[in-house]
Amino acid sequence: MKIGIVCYPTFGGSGVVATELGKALAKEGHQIHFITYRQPTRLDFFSENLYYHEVDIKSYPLFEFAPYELALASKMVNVVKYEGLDLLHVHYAIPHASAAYMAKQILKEQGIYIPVVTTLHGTDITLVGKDPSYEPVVTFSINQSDGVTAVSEDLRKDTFEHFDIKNHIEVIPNFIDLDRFKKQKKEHFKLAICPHGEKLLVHTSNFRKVKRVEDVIQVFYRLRKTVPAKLLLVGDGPERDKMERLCRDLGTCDDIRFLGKLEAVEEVLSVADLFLMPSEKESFGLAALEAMACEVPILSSNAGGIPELNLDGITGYVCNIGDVTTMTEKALEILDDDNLPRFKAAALARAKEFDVANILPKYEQYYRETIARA
Ligand code: GMT
Repeated sequence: MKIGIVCYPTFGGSGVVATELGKALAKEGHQIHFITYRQPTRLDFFSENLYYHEVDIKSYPLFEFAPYELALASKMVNVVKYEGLDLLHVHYAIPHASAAYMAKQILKEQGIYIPVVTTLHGTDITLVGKDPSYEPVVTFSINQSDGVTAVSEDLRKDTFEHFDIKNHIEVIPNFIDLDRFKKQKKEHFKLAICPHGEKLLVHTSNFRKVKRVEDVIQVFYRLRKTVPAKLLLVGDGPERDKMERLCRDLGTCDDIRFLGKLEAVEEVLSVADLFLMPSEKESFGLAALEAMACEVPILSSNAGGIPELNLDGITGYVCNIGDVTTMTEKALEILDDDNLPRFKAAALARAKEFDVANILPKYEQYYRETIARA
């Protein structure tokens, strides 16, 4: 198939999933055309089946806000027409689904029919999408898509709850490339961070409010009174300054390192004993899956689709959002040397269920069905 993929080309989970999906489809022999405003972060090599079309957003003194959606729709029209695409797959509803609708209408006028699949990733529904300033367009463009997928059962449920959706929504979860995300031998790294055999906790996120990074620090602060430990915080975002201040106030600065954005996060995960994901909202939790693939158990909240991935008492523990007391107790239980190997093995076994080799055929099948239906 010849497939156009539209996504945010940034570090965010939806962009990562879209890029990895395109790469995996290209490996299977499909021709993949990325249509994005910048080269996707993980698309930095040559493959005969991968193409990149940059959306050219012209600015003009009159525009306080450059019309990205129009530039994107125009680019989609040209790529579909000149590359002869079979299907457009847009990731993150806002504004990609409505731009795709516009492109589809323009192409229809020219006698070209292009089916559109929209993948809902989370905040496009749970946070931004249901805001009254976007809701009518999000509802309309989801209903106009020829196929709709959501990354968890919980996100599917949420979408039906908050929007008047007439379409079927197929659940296709996030996936992982186990060749890249696997435990690597990095003992020297562990020794440098934990010279006295301390336990190593890791959190990675975009440091937005929904990630509740303050809970990560509060759990660490409490846990460290019982078990010698270190905490690595990977990523960057609006909450970082506040979190650095919290560390200073709690006197934990010596044991916490802010690493900023890291490309090779799997190297850090390879030496971790526990991954923390106390999010307020999380449609799936790709960052937790990446940790599990590196044999790291998960201490998480029960937000959104996380419990569909992190099995309570097996791959880690699932606690109520904001309950840092229970989270600390559960973290200590996981870190106990009598329990840790069992949790680590279960985390890896669970991650294997989300191997790209298992999930990719679901997308291929869904594309075929959508094209046949259209
Ligand atoms: O986690 C983020 O804030 C980034 C966000 C995105 O849209 O890029 O991630 C969302 O999509 C990922 C891939 O499907 C999911 O694994 C994340 O759980 C989801 N984030 C939220 O729902 C908050």
